[in-house]
Amino acid sequence: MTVTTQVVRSATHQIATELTTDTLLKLANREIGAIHVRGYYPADIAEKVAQKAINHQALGNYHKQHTSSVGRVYMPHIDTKWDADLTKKYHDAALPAIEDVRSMFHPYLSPMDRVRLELQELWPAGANLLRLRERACFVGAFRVFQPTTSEFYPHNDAIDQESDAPEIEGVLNQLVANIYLQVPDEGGNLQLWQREPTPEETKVILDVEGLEPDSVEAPVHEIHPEAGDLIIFSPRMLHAVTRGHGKHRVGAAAFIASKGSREPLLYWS
Ligand SMILES: O=C(O)CCC(=O)C(=O)O
Ligand SMILES: [Fe+2]
Repeated sequence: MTVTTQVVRSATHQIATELTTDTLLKLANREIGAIHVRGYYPADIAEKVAQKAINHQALGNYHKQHTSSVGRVYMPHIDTKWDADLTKKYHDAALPAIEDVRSMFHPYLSPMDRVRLELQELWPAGANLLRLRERACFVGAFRVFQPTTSEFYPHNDAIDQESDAPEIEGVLNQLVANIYLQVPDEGGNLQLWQREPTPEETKVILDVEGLEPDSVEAPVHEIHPEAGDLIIFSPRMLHAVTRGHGKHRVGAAAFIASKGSREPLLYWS
């Protein structure tokens, strides 16, 4: 009896090692904690592109107090800040930015494009680029964490806090796919909690985009990704990135909205 209970309880915290229809459906239903595919992309190509991201002319910083130490290449949707001009700027730049990110991997298929294709193939109703008020979104933002100084405090991400466009009606869950291009040997860990923030925590997160690490219990998972790994998890639940040492930590990220298995997944950055 005891054994059965333990198996059931730990299943929700399990980390799948393959990207399949089954693991995607389970993750979207929160029946598993994450999908971690090691060696999803060749590490040598990944690290070359990481250098291009670190030196990219479009490298800027996130805008909130606890995220401003982290760089990103091209504007992510969170930086539209409910502002009409910034939202127009984001959508106008979206397709050229996708094309530029793709060209950084030339002559190879980019890992972001590979994830997009596999989501389309594996999800029962396929997958598409998100459009908001019929305007295409960007997808494929690089995040650049500086050695020693950059970190993400415990936070969550939810598109309905950033947009009220009709296309996000019916979203049941949000996932995020991160492909790691370069990771310091020490630190740069992804921490995952298996719970959403409380209403009080949500207020703090919306304000400064992160909770004081001491104010939260220990995470359920702490993963040290390697260059070339793919990790998909549910960012509506609390997660954080610890400081790394020695070199930059560079990842490519796409959010993924799910409206259930009968509707296509929708992805953006
Ligand atoms: O870089 C990571 O490991 C995860 C960063 C994060 O906060 C996210 O993807 O939402
Ligand atoms: Fe996040």
